[in-house]
Amino acid sequence: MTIAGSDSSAGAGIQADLKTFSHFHVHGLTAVTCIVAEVPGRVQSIQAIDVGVVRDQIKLGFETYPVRAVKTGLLYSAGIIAAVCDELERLPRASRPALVVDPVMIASSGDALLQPLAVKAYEERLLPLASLVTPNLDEAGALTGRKLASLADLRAAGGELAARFGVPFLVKGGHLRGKTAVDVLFGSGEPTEFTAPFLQRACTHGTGCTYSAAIAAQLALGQDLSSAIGEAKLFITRAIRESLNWLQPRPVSALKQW
Ligand code: PXL
Repeated sequence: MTIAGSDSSAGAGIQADLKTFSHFHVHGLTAVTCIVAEVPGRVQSIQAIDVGVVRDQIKLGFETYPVRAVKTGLLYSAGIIAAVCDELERLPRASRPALVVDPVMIASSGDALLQPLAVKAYEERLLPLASLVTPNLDEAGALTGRKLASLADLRAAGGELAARFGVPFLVKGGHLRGKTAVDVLFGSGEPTEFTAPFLQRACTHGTGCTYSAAIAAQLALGQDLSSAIGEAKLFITRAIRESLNWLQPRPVSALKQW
């Protein structure tokens, strides 16, 4: 199940999540939290879904399907975060699905996507419930309260956040724009690094959504955390490599191979 916003350009949000779930042959349920009118680089408007309707989507999904994994994306407000936590906490602890929290705060365009009070709700209720939290550099910076600018900063922040919330953190280093894109998992035991070539692409909108959805799909299929992240990292790297560049459409002859 993805609990996230709708991105009208369909590169991020629930659209990205569902496409990713299909790729891994898992059935995706959706609980839509808000509707974002946007294209990469420009957020035009956001409308939140009524909290009661968000709650009903989650509740019906849990009542009807054997949900193995949940990922959260853009949750928009403290009220929606509280509803998500209520519905997860209502389930008996032993039968709770794996929970991947992608703490979406800012669009790649720089637009704020989350109401300021919502960060507190994340910290107090949602993060402690997670099986994995997947902040990028800016989100890890917002959670630690300082600007992170290097791999050393990222490692320090990841260790600190995992200890503070008592759950595994995968801190993603793609925004450092180094030669390699390094993500570091802080869970039980020594930190583990997941590395791939850094690919310079015009548009990486939705990368975080796709990555966390791939991790959730792998967890739903029964993989352990480290294998799930390894598979998802391969998938997201390929997705970035093959991403659509609509400014330079491929010639029809190049499309024939499909
Ligand atoms: O990529 C972050 C993100 C997540 N979810 C929704 C979005 C965006 C980015 O714009 O629109 C719905």
